[in-house]
This record gives sequence, C-alpha cells and structure tokens, in this order.
Amino acid sequence: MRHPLVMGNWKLNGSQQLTADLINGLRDALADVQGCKVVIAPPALYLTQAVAAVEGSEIGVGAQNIDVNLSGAFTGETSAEMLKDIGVRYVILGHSERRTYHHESDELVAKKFAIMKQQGLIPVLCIGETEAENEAGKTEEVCARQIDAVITAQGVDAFKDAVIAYEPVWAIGTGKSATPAQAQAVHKFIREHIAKQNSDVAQQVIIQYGGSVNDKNAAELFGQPDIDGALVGGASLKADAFSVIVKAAA
Ligand code: G2H
Repeated sequence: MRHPLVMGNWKLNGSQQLTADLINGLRDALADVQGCKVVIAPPALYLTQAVAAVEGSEIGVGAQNIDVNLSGAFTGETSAEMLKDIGVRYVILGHSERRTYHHESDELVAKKFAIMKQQGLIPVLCIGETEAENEAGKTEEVCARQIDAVITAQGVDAFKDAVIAYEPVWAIGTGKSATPAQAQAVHKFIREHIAKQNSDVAQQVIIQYGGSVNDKNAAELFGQPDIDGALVGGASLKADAFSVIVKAAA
C-alpha cells in the first residue's frame, strides 16, 4: 500500500519571513490531515529555519539539490552529510531546471542518488521529456533512459524507499499541466518499466506527478491509480493552495 507524498518545491523563492509564515499556515491548515506525507523544500539557506519551524508537526523538510561529494574543496556546494546533520530527509535530484541550467547529466544525477542512499536520505528523482521529445513520441524512451541510469549504476533495489517525480518539461511552470490520462499513461509505463526488474520495488515506489499542479487540477490527477501525489512548484508558495492539494491526496 503506497501512501501519497506531496512535496513543495519552492525553487529560488523565499525569505525568512515567507518561511515562517508559510510553515505556520501549513501547520494550521494541515493539523488534522492524515494519509498523505507532506514535505517542503525551501532554498538551502532557509533549511535550518524550516527544520526548526516544522518541529512537532508531521511536515518533513527536503532540499532541492546536493553536491556529488560529501566534503572537500568544492566551493559553494552543500553535501548530503550536511543536510542529514541538520535534519533534512529528502532531496530533489535531477530537476529539469538543474539538468538544463546546470548541465546535470543522467550519470551525475545517478551518482547523487547513490550518495543519498548511502547516507540514508530519500531521493526524489525528477524525470521527464521536453516538448520536442514529447512531439517526437520519445516520452517513454527518455523516462526509461533517466531511470536506467540509476538502475545500471546501483541496481533496481536503489528505488526501494525512493521517490520518482514525473515532470514533463513542457508542463513545468507553464500553467499547462498534463491531463490526468496523459500523466497516468506515463506513470503506468514507469512502474511497468521498473517491474521488469523487480515487481515488489515497482509496486512500492512512489511516483509523483509534477508540472503546473494546482488546487483546481490536483484531485483529478490524484484519482489516477499510478499517481502517488505531486511535486508542486508555484502553488506550494501559498499555504491555502498547497493545503488544498495535500487534502486532495490524503
Ligand atoms: C515542476 C513544478 C515543481 P510548477 O518543476 O517541481 O513546478 O508546479 O511551478 O510547474
């Protein structure tokens, strides 16, 4: 039995004030919600504040990226060990914005995934095709390639207690979400692809949808059998909208 996970990816947004206000708002709005795990991923600078602010609630804290190294001469980076040290449990890996703007390859993302597993952290592996790849009928090929980079390096067991976020790049921040049927078809493909290696792992892995999820479209997306919650960007910056999304998954 999979429990949905709704995660808020704040991206490069926030301040000390917003972190305090948003977490207070979520604590109030979600106090009675059960059946859906909730995680927020603020920018790295606000993680310590967020970990303190969620204390005593069921809300978890995640980061948006890690370096592939644990320590050393890597100016400007944050390591999995440091995140673990301050109480962060989840990390978003391979978001398309990092693949595009920071040139992260499938292999680099797979290495980060391995470091996280070694540290006992939970990777949220983002995969998904661009608009051009979608139009060329390559959606399944791209998703399989991004998943196989992890399986080749670490075996399918790496996906035990891990999370995949299917985020079609053309749906990210555009207001143009995939339809529930479109998303379900890809989620089903992803689960079947993993099941070819290990059906238990495939049944257990959380597969979130991401890309313009909001308080209006969430319920229908979550009604699909292979959609286990969402990775939410823009709508995660408002406590009321994010709470509606969480409640739709619970
Ligand atoms: C996709 C998503 C969060 P948004 O990137 O990861 O962002 O909901 O703004 O499309």
